Amino acid sequence: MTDNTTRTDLFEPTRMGAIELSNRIVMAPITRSRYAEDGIPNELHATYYAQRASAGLIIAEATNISAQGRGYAATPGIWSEEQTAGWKKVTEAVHAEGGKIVLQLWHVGRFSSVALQPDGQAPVAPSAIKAEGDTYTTEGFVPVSMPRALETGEVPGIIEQYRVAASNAKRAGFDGVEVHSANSYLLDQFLRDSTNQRTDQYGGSIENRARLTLEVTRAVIEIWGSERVGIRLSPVTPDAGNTPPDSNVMALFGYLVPELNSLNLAYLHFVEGATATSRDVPEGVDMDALSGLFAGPYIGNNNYDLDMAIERRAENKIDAVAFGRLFIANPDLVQRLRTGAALTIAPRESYYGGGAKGYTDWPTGNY
Ligand code: 8OZ
Repeated sequence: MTDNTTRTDLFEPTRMGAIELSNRIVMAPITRSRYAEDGIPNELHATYYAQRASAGLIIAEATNISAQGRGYAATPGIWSEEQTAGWKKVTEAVHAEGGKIVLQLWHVGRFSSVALQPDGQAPVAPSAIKAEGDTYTTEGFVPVSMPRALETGEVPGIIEQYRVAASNAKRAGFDGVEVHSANSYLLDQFLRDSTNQRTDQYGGSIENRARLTLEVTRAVIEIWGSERVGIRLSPVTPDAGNTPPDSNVMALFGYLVPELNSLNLAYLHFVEGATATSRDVPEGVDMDALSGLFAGPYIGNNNYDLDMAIERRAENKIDAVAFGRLFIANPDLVQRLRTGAALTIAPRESYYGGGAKGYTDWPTGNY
C-alpha cells in the first residue's frame, strides 16, 4: 500500500477564505440529473453528498436560481422554500460527516427550451442568437429554443435572482456559494463576444461584457461576505453546439481575473481546457498565465489524475484540485488517492438520470 501523504500536501488541511478544508481535494460540481420536476433535493441526494463528505470541499451540482434559469429537466433548484428545505437536509448530512459544501448558482441563459420555461416563454440571453445543441426535457432531448435578448432594464432582475438564490443557500446551511460563470451559460454568454452583441453597458467592450459577472458576484458577496464566495470560469470551453470561446481569451480573462482580485473571493475555480473533454487550449492561450493573475486560492480542474495534481501543486500552480467524474464511483476518493487504492471508473450510463443505482450504491474501497 502506498502512502501518498509523503509526496504532497494535497491531503493536508487548508483554508479558502473563511472555509476550512480538511484537505485540498475538491469535488467538482457534477450534474447527475436525478431530481423530480420540482427540483427539490431529498434523502437520496443527502445520502449521495454525505457519502462524499471526505472531500475537502464539495461543490454541489449546478442549481437553478430561478424557473427562468432552468435549462434541463431533472436538475435541482434553489428558488423556492421547499427546495431550500430540501438542500438543508443535504447540508446537514454533509456536516454530520464533517464535510464542507458550497452550492453552485446556475442560470442557463439561452441554453434552454420553451418546454422548460415558465409559460412556454423564450429563454433569455444577452442577444437573440440561438445556441446549437440539444437539451434534456421530460420528453427527452430537444433542440434548444431561440432566445430573446434581455432588455437593459431586466438586468437588475437577473441580479436579484442570484441574490435570492444566494440568500436561500445561506438559509439552507451551505458553507458558501460558487458563481457559475462558465460552460456557456448566462454569465459566460455575456462574457463572450460570440454570444454577446449588445450595444448597452453590458456589451461591446471587455469591460462591459464582464460587467454582469462582476455585478452578480458583488451581489452574492453582499449576502455571504467575500470569503464564502467562489467563482468558476471556463475560458476556452466551446459551447454544446461548438460555438468557439471568445475571440480574445487572453484579453477577456486577463481583464476579468485581476478584477476578481479586488473582491477578495474564497477561491477561483478554472476549467483548464475544454470542460470534461481535453486540456488542450487554442493557440495563444496560456491558462497558467491567466490563473497566475489570481491572488487568492486557486482550484484547478479538468482531467487531472493524482500525479498531475501533485506535480502542479509542487510547482505552486494550484492550491487545490477538483475531480468530477472520479467522485461518481469513488465516494471515498480522498482515501483511495491517499493510499493508492484502485479507482473505479463510472460507466457513462450512470452519469445522468435514474435513482439510487449508479448514484449512492458505489462501495467504498478495500484498503
Ligand atoms: C452536464 C450536463 C448538464 C449540465 C455544466 C451544469 O456543464 C453543467 C452541465 C453539465 O456546467
